[in-house]
Amino acid sequence: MIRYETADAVATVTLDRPEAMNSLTAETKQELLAALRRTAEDRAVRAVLLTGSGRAFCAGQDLREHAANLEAGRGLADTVRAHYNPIVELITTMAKPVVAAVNGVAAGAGASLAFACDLRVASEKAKFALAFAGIGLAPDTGASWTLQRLVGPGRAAELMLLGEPLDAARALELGLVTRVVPPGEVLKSAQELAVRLAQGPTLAYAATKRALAYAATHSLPDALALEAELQDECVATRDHLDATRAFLAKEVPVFNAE
Ligand code: T3D
Repeated sequence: MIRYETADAVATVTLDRPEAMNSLTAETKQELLAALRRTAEDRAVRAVLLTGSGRAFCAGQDLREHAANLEAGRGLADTVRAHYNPIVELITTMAKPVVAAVNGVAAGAGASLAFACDLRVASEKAKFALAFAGIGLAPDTGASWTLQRLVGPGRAAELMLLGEPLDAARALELGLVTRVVPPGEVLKSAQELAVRLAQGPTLAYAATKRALAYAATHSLPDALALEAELQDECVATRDHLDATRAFLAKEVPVFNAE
């Protein structure tokens, strides 16, 4: 249900249930969590690409499995705490950039997964649907936290309450995606971006992710204090020394995540 491939220091994690629009069963979520843990732990992986096979990125919770659970009185299988929360925590706190290649529709928790990534490249055919309210649910998988940071609280409320799908052009306009490309180019374009990030200053990227997440919920004095701490760590890296020397020598810097 999940494909895992590595090349050029990029791990590509592909949701692979195209017949069900890559919707998420309990088993898929367990496999996704395991794949993401592997990307986080593997020091040879310096950027991650998350995508879906077929015409969808991910249609969120598998509603067939969900309905069966509800009918059997297993509705509160605690999948949010057991699966969705650790998945989104892992993506957002991973010490390396995560890029979503949004190849098609991203709905419900599938949209949330894309929002949790650091950057999103979307196909012209991609759509984002905050489908939660449509089936009487509130947002999960971090969408209440991520979406308003991407588009502002007013737009986030509108998207979540009305649940109307957003096409790729509008998503770009709102700043929800980094770039929109023709359908046949989305994976290639996102891969190029991921490879570029994998060749970048991995330790500084990790610090950048930490600083951004922290600043989102802390005061300016607190954010300044963490920035200073993280900058001390970055200044002490070999990559910083080498890149500074490269700048003065008018050379292209090479980062080794050291
Ligand atoms: O405790 C908990 O578990 C709560 C957690 C909740 C997290 C969530 O993610 S809630 C939100 C769940 N997702 C949705 O509500 C989205 C449902 N799907 C749709 O709204 C639409 O299918 C799409 C907008 C994604 C795509 O529309 P469209 O017109 O392109 O395709 P379609 O014809 O609706 O769907 C194609 C097939 O995929 C169809 O199957 P069929 O009839 O060809 O056999 C459809 O049933 C299936 N499919 C689509 N989404 C899901 C799904 N099957 C299972 N689960 C889905 N989420």
